[in-house]
Amino acid sequence: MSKRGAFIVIEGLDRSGKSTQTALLLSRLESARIPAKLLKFPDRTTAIGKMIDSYLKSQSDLDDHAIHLLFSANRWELASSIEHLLAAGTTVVCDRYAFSGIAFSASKGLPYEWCRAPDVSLPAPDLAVFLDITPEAAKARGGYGEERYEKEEMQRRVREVFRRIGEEIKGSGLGAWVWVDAGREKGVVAEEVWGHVELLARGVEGPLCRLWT
Ligand code: FDM
Ligand code: MG
Repeated sequence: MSKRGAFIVIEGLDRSGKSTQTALLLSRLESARIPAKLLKFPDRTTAIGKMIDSYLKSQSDLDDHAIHLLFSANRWELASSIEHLLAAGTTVVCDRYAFSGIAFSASKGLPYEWCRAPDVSLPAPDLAVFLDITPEAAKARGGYGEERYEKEEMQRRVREVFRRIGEEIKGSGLGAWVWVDAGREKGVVAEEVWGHVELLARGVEGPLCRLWT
């Protein structure tokens, strides 16, 4: 049986280096001649994504539950493309995924279990890499932008929820979760990320799992 592509998710706080690291990972995969595609959530280009974009820029207001469901719907609208890419042998690297969905909404006070529910049975990553940085260090990297959630206190709560999510993933056998110290020089971080990804990216034999099932 031919191997499928690996599903890799990169998570982290704002300013943790996700864009830099996902880009470095993609070029590394290309150099290794491994077919790979980079996705980013939220995908702001779809109709739902445009609503999310407007909310994040504070150009519109939405109930916390409603925006949570839009973020999840934004993943569902891409779920079948992810499956097809993986089945065709392409490694999918995703900048944020359902874990961000839970971490940010739960940090606003929505119940954790409620936050998880709409993402149940989405494709589960084979590996989630959490780029860990303290909210202080993130802020020192040039400060946060203008968007909603880019505030130190919020980021602090988000990091705590991510910690819970990571522990649960590790305890559940649902793919792997690794914490990478993202406070270091970007080449050092990239090297560590590659160490976690390399073997998986050569192809995965088992079937794709589903989140939280
Ligand atoms: N975010 C992202 C959520 O609140 N829920 C989600 O499901 C996702 C994927 O959106 F503050 C938040 C996290 C971040 C914001 O993300 C935009 P980027 O990576 O900064 O574009
Ligand atoms: Mg941001």
